[in-house]
Amino acid sequence: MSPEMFDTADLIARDAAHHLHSQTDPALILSEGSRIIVRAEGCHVWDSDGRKILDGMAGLWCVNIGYGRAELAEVAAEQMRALPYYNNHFQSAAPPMIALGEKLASLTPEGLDHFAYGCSGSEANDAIVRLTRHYWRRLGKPGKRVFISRTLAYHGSTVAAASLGGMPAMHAMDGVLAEVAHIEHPHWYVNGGDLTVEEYGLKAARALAEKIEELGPENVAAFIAEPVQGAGAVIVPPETYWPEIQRICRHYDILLIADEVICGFGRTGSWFGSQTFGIAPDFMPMAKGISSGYLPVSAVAIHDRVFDVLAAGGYLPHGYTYSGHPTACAVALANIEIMEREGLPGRVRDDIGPYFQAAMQRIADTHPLVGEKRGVGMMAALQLVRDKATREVCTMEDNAAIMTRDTAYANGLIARAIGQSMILSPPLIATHAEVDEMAAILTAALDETAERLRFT
Ligand code: PXG
Repeated sequence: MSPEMFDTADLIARDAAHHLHSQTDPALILSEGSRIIVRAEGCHVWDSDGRKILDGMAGLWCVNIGYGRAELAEVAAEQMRALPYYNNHFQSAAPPMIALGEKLASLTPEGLDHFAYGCSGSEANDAIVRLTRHYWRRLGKPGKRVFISRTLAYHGSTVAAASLGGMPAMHAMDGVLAEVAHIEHPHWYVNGGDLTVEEYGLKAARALAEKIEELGPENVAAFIAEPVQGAGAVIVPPETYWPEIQRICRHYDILLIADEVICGFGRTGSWFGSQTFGIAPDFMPMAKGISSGYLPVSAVAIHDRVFDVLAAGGYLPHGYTYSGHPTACAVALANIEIMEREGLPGRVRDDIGPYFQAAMQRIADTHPLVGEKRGVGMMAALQLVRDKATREVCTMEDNAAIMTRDTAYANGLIARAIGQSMILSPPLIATHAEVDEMAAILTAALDETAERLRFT
């Protein structure tokens, strides 16, 4: 532990004076201040008062290999000395972007062999909107422009990505682009009514066919979905869902985009969520775990059959200054090599993933406030309920999730409160003991919330 001291009050005051935070009420920064995180190691972060906190969210679902990997710092330093920056515009390339593309092609599902780089998931999805429309125009179908997505989807925070997403607060801020439509997110517990899980999965998938018919297949470009909705509160679709979605996309000749920004790089127990759920996408945006958050990198995986059309289309007027950033790509490659060396996707599938899910399931089975555990691999949600028997979920006014999150934080665990669910998405290197500790702190926090709310 570094003996370095931070002046927390001073940092909070200077932060409030000059920093507009992401996804935050600015008034809270002024009234309560921010929490200042100063260092990290493994699954833990330390705040500016020296308090050690278990990071149950792997940063923002991204620090898959855990913090403190000096190897990545060395790779970055070495690349910075050789070539800190060059671009991939106008027929240029640099070795790290070449090596990263080759590595990604070896890990992605069959046929996803071409990669367009960026710095964030939002940029990846924004690029997909442009590339998809270009693709259809090249094929003589310029009318196919509409994207269908889902309520509570999260695809990013640029204008296009926020429209693709299905977050009400983001839509309320600046509207939704005209050529984006949404269908219901496949959450049986809340939306399934009297249907079985399997029946509901088919119904939710068939909403896509209905929406395509309503819009006219000649106007629909693509369907975009996360294999498991992350920021929508870890919504794992019923087993019947994805095969039917796949069939509908093929039937109506629309592209399928599997957003792997959270699911990618081992989180679901395979390299990609598409492999866990048997999805064969045309585009796969990825970010977060691609570099475990050590540097900002994203990639759009493009299927050969789409690439061939794009490649025959003449000059492609797309790309960012930092597309294929050499230092970021070198770090991403080294991160993936660590994941391979340590067998992290396999560890999630066979060892720590099942252990983590069992720990979360035990809470759902025994705690009066928890109606459902959702999850796969190293991501999970506990649905907070007023009544387990009737599946009556807590209301926003109950404030149960925020209350539980704050208690957990006070007791040394970072968890997310999304809607009326508690979320954990720990680093993939978490030990059994660390999972036990997360479960214990979360259970104690849930006990305290239940005691305060007293529904029964
Ligand atoms: N797709 C998915 C599936 C994501 O989860 C993005 C795209 C956008 O990535 P960038 O790198 O542009 O942020 C994300 C990001 C939350 C939360 O509340 C989740 C994300 C971002 C911010 C907050 O859980 N995911």
